[in-house]
Amino acid sequence: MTIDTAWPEVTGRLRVTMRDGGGHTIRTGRAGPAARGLARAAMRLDGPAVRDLLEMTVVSRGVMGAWDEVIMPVLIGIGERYEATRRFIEVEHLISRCVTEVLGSVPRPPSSRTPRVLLAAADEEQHTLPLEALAAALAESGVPSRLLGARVPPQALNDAVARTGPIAVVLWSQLPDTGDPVQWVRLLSSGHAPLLAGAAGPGWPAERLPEGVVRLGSLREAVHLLAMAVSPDTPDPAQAEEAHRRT
Ligand code: B12
Repeated sequence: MTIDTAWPEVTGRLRVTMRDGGGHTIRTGRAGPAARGLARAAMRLDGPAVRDLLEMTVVSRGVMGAWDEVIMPVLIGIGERYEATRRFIEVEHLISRCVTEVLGSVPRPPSSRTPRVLLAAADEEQHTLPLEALAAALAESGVPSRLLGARVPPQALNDAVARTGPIAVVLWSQLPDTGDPVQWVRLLSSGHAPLLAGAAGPGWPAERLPEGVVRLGSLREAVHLLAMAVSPDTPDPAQAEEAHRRT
């Protein structure tokens, strides 16, 4: 047993084993100081600081920049720490909650505009943050969306599609267990197939997705395709982001 001196604020209160091959740090790769600061605050379980840092990051970089350059590297780093140690699930929960709150507070287009994009997590899928980033990034580009959230059963998804007639549906699967292509087969044969069916997340088996389902590889790509699908006249989100950076 040793005391992790890299974390003076917990020294004396926390005894840490170092056998897991690393201390209480999250690797954030080439991501910059903003990601390192966020990772440190998350590891301290300092919720208010995590929120502040997330808010500042979204304001300064926009949702896409904040997700790609700061939030995603930290989440991936936390996942790696979990894999190596089977610990820090509390960190995962805290940062997830804060990310949800901050992305949810990004202003949405006026409620008078009907959403033509439906976002949902696959059956039994609890990971939703990328969809929340997508909803917020679409909102920044002026595109309203409906977000159903975690663990949407296939029948509920089909009912929602039948009732709202979206142009585009994005289903997120993080884990191979939740990426059953049958969900798509049922939706596409329901008589209410959307124009754009987007399979997002690493859980989908690329080679077994039915014809007509498009793989979405990144937040940027998803925002671009969805914005074009619902409104071909929408300004290119990449240009909107560049304009955001200049302000
Ligand atoms: C936050 C988190 C949670 C939160 C989710 C909260 C929420 N509201 O979403 C909670 C605590 C609930 C959770 C639970 C679990 N989790 Co979890 N979780 C994560 C974590 C840290 C981030 C998830 C995330 O948002 N990923 C999205 C981005 C950040 O990562 P990515 O998918 O790799 O990104 C790539 C692409 O998807 C794409 N991309 C990124 N963003 C976007 C956005 C869009 C729109 C598009 C199209 C593409 C795209 O670009 C990236 C590079 O290619 C990951 C670590 C990780 N690497 O993902 C673990 C991780 C996914 N979880 C894992 C596990 C094991 C679990 C649990 C089973 C146990 C646990 N750790 O608690 C449970 C069960 C969940 C279930 N049944 O659904 C494993 C999965 C391993 C596997 N492949 O099977 C991971 C990978 C951690 C790990 N390394 O072990 N988790």
